[in-house]
Amino acid sequence: MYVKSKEGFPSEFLFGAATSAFQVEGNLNKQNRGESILDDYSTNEKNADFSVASDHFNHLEEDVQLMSDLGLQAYRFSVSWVSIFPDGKTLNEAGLHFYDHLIELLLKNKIEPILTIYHFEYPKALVKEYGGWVSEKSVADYIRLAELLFRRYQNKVKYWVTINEQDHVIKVPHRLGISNNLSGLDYENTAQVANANMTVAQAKAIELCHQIIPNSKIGPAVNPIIALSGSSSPKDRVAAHEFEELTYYYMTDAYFRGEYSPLYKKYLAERNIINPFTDEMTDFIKKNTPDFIGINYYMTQTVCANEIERTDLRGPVIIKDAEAGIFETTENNFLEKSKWGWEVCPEGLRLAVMQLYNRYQVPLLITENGLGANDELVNQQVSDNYRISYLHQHLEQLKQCVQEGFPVIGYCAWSFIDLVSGHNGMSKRYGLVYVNRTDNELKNLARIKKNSFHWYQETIKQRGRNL
Ligand code: BGP
Repeated sequence: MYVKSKEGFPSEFLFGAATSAFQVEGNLNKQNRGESILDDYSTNEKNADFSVASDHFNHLEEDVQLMSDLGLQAYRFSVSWVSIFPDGKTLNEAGLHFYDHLIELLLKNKIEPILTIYHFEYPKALVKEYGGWVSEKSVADYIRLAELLFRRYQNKVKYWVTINEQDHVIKVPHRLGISNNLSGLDYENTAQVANANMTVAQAKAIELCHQIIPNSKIGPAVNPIIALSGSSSPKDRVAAHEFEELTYYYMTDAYFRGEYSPLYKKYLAERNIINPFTDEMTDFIKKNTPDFIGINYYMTQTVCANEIERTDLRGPVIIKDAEAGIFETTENNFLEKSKWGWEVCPEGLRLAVMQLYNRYQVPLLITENGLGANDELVNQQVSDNYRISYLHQHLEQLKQCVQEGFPVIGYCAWSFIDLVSGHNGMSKRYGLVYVNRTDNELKNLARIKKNSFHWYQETIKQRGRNL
């Protein structure tokens, strides 16, 4: 239970906000940029694509001014890989100018940059050439990008995020640049190989970052979906535990232990899916583990046991809501859901912090947390009190973690400004700042502070004493 405390967050705790390049920058034809696997991807014809997005590229100074007005102490952003290496290999110096400028502006405004090296935006040319992450060759290309960034920004950027939501990348074929038409069998094996390549690439980036910038902090952003038990039945409690082991601990175990848990190994073996980690990989990864875990936290999932016996053990390729013989998701009468069906559970954030710290003993950084909603602009105002309530309750839980002694570096609200949602265009907004455009109409792209902006500004000012 949350116990209200008059204490605020400690002075070193960073209040921040986040975005990602493809969702916010726009201007895809800028300065010889190459093509990414997301450029022509669209989930639905009615949704906005990423070509203009929030036009952050052309509103950079105004947007950083808004960050400063908000009182942000940290800003998490990602670079566009194909702006910097259009074909994945050849440097396009001009593509770096935008990030040079952004970082300069952040530092001038005393905002700590948190730089994500790779956030879904994989170069199309590398997928065409060798399949992208599914080939070992991808490791050298990722490291080329990482090394360039470490060297260029070594005196400016202390916090680095290696890979955003690797778990999501390997579970969703188009995030790997692969078509959906693969048979389950091929895809599951392919995804495992990609997972190992990405994990090795991350470990190499960590090694290099520590060599080039000794006082840096580097880690991944993972998306733990905390499982709640569907009933007090012990079987459902076990199912909830297995859900977490199979859907997110497998990833963090790979990062910290260089191998999967016994349960996950058994899961793969029973389905005839390869486990691609070799002893050599395991040794290397264990020597180069993350300094922190970035947590993208949005929701919980309530699960109960599934006792159906199936001989064909393969589930569907896209994110699963059931695993035969293990778990299935179920309704939770205690929790509300967002319009997109995401279970809202602030306590889940506290559980994520406690569980991940207890398992790996490294600090945590909340790299994303927020509520997607259909905000409406009425008389130049956005009354997003539902978002205030969401952020308030999650920050309360986080404050409790901090006061209990869990090492939490900071909190980045998702998102600083409205941006194109990963799968729902502009109709699912997350920003503290409204961008005046819709899915089909660009309008004037004006920036308008939402009610949540003013609330977060006050919360930062009070360092969370108001929570
Ligand atoms: C995370 C991604 C973000 C963002 C967020 C919200 O998985 O890192 O890029 O998209 O989820 O998701 P969505 O936009 O699909 O609501």
